[in-house]
Amino acid sequence: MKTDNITLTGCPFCGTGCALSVECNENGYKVKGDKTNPSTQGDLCFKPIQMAKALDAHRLTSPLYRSDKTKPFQEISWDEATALLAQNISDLPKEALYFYLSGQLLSEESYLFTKLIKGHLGTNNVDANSRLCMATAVVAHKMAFGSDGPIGSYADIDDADAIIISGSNPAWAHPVIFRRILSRKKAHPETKIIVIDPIYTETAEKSDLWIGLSSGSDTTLYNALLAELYRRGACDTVFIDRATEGFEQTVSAAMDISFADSVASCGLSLNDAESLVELFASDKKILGLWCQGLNQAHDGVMRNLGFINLFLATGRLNAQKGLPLSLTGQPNAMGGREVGYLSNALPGYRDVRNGDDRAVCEAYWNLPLHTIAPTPGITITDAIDAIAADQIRFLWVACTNPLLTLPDVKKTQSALKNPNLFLVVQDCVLSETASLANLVLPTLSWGEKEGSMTNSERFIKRLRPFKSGPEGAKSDIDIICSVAQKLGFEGFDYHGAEAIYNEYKALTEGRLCDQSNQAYESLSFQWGGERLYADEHFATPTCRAQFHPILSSAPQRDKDTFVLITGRTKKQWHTMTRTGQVAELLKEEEYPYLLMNAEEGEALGIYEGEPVIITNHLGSLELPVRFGKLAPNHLFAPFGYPETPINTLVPVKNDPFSSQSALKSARVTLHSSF
Ligand SMILES: Nc1nc2c(c(=O)[nH]1)N[C@H]1C(S)=C(S)[C@@H](COP(=O)(O)OP(=O)(O)OC[C@H]3O[C@@H](n4cnc5c(=O)[nH]c(N)nc54)[C@H](O)[C@@H]3O)O[C@H]1N2
Ligand SMILES: Nc1nc2c(c(=O)[nH]1)N[C@H]1C(S)=C(S)[C@@H](COP(=O)(O)OP(=O)(O)OC[C@H]3O[C@@H](n4cnc5c(=O)[nH]c(N)nc54)[C@H](O)[C@@H]3O)O[C@H]1N2
Ligand code: SF4
Ligand SMILES: [Mo]
Repeated sequence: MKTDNITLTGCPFCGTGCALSVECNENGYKVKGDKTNPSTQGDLCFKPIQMAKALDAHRLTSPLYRSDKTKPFQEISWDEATALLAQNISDLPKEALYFYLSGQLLSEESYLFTKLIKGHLGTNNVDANSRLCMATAVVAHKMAFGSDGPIGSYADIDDADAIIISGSNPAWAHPVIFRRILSRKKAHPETKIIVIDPIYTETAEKSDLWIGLSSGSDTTLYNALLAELYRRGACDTVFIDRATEGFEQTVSAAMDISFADSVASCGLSLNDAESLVELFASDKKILGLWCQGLNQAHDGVMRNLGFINLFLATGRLNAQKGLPLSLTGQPNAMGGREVGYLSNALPGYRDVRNGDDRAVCEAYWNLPLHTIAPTPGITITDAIDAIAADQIRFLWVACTNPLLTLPDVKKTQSALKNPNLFLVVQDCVLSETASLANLVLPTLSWGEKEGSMTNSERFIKRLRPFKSGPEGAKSDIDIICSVAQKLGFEGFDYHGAEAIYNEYKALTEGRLCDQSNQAYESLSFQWGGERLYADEHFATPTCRAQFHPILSSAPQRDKDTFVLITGRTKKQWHTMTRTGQVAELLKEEEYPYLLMNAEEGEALGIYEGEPVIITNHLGSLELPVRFGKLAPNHLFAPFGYPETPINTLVPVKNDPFSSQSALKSARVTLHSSF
């Protein structure tokens, strides 16, 4: 919608998914919140406001190519670029192809990639950076409720009596959601905010209670709480009998250790744990929010399920008593999941392992039966190994910068540099990954392209262009369609994003994420309504929600090493390719740093601002120290700074159910750098 130079669009950053209104005038672009949007109601944070100042910085304007990755790039035409890409795809067996996508792509873009790769090319060797972000939450939702899809709404904040935030720092990472939490607290000061996090974050500072547990002890804590609730007769047995399965096995697995011993092994006080038990035993409305502190772990699915179990056991899956609401990281990780971009998925929350699901897509895409492969493709960390072993020889990366964001940078770098790999990177700037490529495809970016995104509460909105892109860049949609056409595939000649959305939405008919009656023109829609499963009819085969016993193991104590937590900064976005160009967003975040406890630093003779060397079996990095407050023997460093990529020190260690990497628990030692 565009009136008098005002365009209604959405934010390209976090999964809160704020709807924006952008005014174009002679001074540039003025970004405000879109007050007409029912989801985020006109609120926004500083990131998109500031970003609008630097949309043209360092943009790529021509496809770049080199057959030898050690030689300089040459500019080539788009026709040559798409022909080269199509040729490389055609020359290789499909097992040797791999595609790596992003939760920052629009739904229409991810849908087209899915149709091209899983449909026409017949390979499931495709994954997205959601593997590093939401894969665990996807698996946990499927195990507990039968389908992916966060249960509640932001509106559940507005009347919550207590908000438990575990493994998430929304004051930095989901600022508009956090502001809504603080507004609730301001209007009703009796509302309790409880933060479960090894770091005393800005979110924790503004909370009523900080539960500063040791990294990795979540499963022990949730099991202890469940067992104690059961011992006190505080579980909702009526709800459990009516709507769930698996409670007895789950609770008996949780009873192994005494409450006091479990709590002590998490590094917590009995008082703090007791207040959690009392809260869950009450009839107060509790909203449970979580993000990467639970997802990015070697036992991430267990952490998710352990947290969810507490809500199931106390009948908290409704508007009255509250519910668990998983926070989504990227702006369209939700849309990407819905259109099926993960290695096991198909559009409309379908699965490649399900014959009916495959047949529906094959028929819809006019493909012969059995074109879609029945087994999931390999996930991205396995693909890196397969590249190193020359099994994958073609990698097409779109809208993500894996060199810096996958675990074990040296391993990723050596795979991407493999001379036998043809590396294609589709990006709006020359990212660190693009600088290793054979072929770079310059794209339009936020503000220049059109399509839709789904936010963390399942709310879909349109993103509209408000400026033109650099001459020579193409939209992601155009690129995918021209390559598909070069490959000789039919069904890739759309007139705009609306036609693509209309094709995709029909595949959601009758599915949990049904949006098939929604007109693109007026797209502003929360699929599933305010809360999923309001009728207690779950998407599992028995229609009951499932408890899962939690395998809990308290983390090994090791006094000689520190646990290195990694995560975000407040103003920058991931690898800083865009936000790093904005002076206001770099303020106080120009340089990477290592956060540590002041007493621990002082005991080692380390002063604030001093550089220290952190080391483990993968390498060493030098970072200046900042003092803060963390659980004992924990450190924190942000992961996005290209000059000191923290993933150099993060080994590949994946959750067995979701293949999501444990990115928050590397072990390191510290040395003064002089
Ligand atoms: N400013 C900004 N905002 C962003 C982004 C950005 O790059 N910059 N990125 C977006 C994306 S993609 C994502 S995924 C989200 C991520 O949002 P968050 O998950 O909120 O952010 P993180 O910093 O990754 O980690 C959250 C917290 O998990 C805690 N944690 C670590 N280990 C444990 C543990 O063992 N148990 C518990 N309970 N907690 C633990 C950390 O101490 C940290 O405070 O942010 C989104 N928003
Ligand atoms: N150690 C550690 N590692 C982590 C994490 C952590 O907490 N700790 N978090 C993980 C998580 S949750 C995530 S989501 C990932 C994020 O990791 P990435 O997705 O790899 O990081 P970004 O910097 O967001 O990369 C996005 C790329 O897309 C480009 N881009 C922007 N707009 C467009 C566009 O319209 N089209 C195209 N084609 N390209 C565009 C940008 O220039 C940039 O190069 O990192 C993961 N890695
Ligand atoms: S809270 Fe997230 S979606 Fe909203 S304006 Fe800020 S970065 Fe964008
Ligand atoms: Mo993420």
